[in-house]
Amino acid sequence: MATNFIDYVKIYCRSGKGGAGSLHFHRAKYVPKGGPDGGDGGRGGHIILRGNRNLWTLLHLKYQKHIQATDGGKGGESRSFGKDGEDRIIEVPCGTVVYDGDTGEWLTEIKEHGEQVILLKGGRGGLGNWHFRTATNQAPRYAQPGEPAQERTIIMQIKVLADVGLVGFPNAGKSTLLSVVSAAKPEIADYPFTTLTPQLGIVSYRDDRSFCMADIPGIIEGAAEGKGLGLRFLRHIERNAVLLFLVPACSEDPKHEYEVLLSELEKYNPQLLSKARILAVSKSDTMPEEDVRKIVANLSDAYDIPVVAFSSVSGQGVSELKDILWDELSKEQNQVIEISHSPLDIERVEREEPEAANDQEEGEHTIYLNEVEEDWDLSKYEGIGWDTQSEN
Ligand SMILES: Nc1nc2c(ncn2[C@@H]2O[C@H](COP(=O)(O)OP(=O)(O)OP(=O)(O)O)[C@@H](O)[C@H]2O)c(=O)[nH]1
Ligand SMILES: [Mg+2]
Repeated sequence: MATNFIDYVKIYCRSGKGGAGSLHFHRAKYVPKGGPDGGDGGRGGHIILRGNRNLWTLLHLKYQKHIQATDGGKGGESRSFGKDGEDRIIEVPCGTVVYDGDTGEWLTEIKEHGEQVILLKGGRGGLGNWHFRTATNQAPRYAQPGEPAQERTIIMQIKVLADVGLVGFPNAGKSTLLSVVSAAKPEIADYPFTTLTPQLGIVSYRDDRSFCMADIPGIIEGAAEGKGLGLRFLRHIERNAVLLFLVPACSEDPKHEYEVLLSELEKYNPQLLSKARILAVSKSDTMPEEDVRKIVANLSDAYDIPVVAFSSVSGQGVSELKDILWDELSKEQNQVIEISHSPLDIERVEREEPEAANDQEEGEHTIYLNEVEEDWDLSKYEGIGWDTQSEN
């Protein structure tokens, strides 16, 4: 499946460690006992995530297996500060969810443009010995080490933030609908699985209002067991406020089709069934009007959700469908896009994600304990300072 839509990446990240505080004593020709003047170490660089609405995939991160910020510089003499390490900012699309790559634990998510989250904090710089002078200890031979760096392997996934998600069998007419109600140009064809990656479109509504619609690959019976394209794209409707189910008018058994879709969704995540649903009978132009009316009446009787028929070809029913969608979106209870922070099942994900297979290369599992810097060799400072006489 050649595609540029990358919605999964696994990356090893490390922040910078803090620079060590300096242990130093002032020395000048006619100032024999200059006192401590070791400055503070600089802060290590953070690893920061930033939302960027111009991004739509994680493609730019696909080949980036390691992201590291730089360490803080060491403090210097004359109370000079060490340089702060440089932060590394990772730009991600809005709707990116971040998990711990080893445990699957949910860590954070980025929803808005410009939103920044510090994923891994850089270590604080250590204090120089200048800070530790006291009345009783005027020559502290002690300075703090910098704080250690933090490291973690993370998994980032995109969960598209759309208001309406399209759900249907392959060929139900999902992409065609998106193409007539928005400016999106999805691929459309009369074979199943035309759509291989999610597509988004902005639907303009009356009075300059608009909402966002997501078209995802078709679902078939057994998708939960991996049939067709499986359920890996269903996460893109997890955060939609309203789900729009499409069942074609020419379907042999519209009820059965709808129920298969429901049960596949339930197997993926039962919470999906608590979202507002609308059932639309698509391709109404392919059947006599009378038959379409019957199908709609039948479905309305069976299910307690709005049912509407439309045709993307003739345009019949499309504006009514938009009205219903807008109505549902405006309802108070549908405003909140529920987010379940359930942890990621790493094994399942690595089975399903094609990208996951080839990133098993050895990680750098360095552990940064409170490392002792080489300036920590206190004997190096003997002969300098307060309580010694020699000038060299
Ligand atoms: N007559 C008629 N044909 C339609 C209508 N909508 C879509 N089609 C046709 O149905 C076929 C499938 O349409 P798509 O929009 O690609 O279907 P899809 O649901 O996106 O399919 P997948 O991407 O494979 O899941 C295409 O040949 C469309 O031209 C409609 O309202 N009326
Ligand atoms: Mg399609």
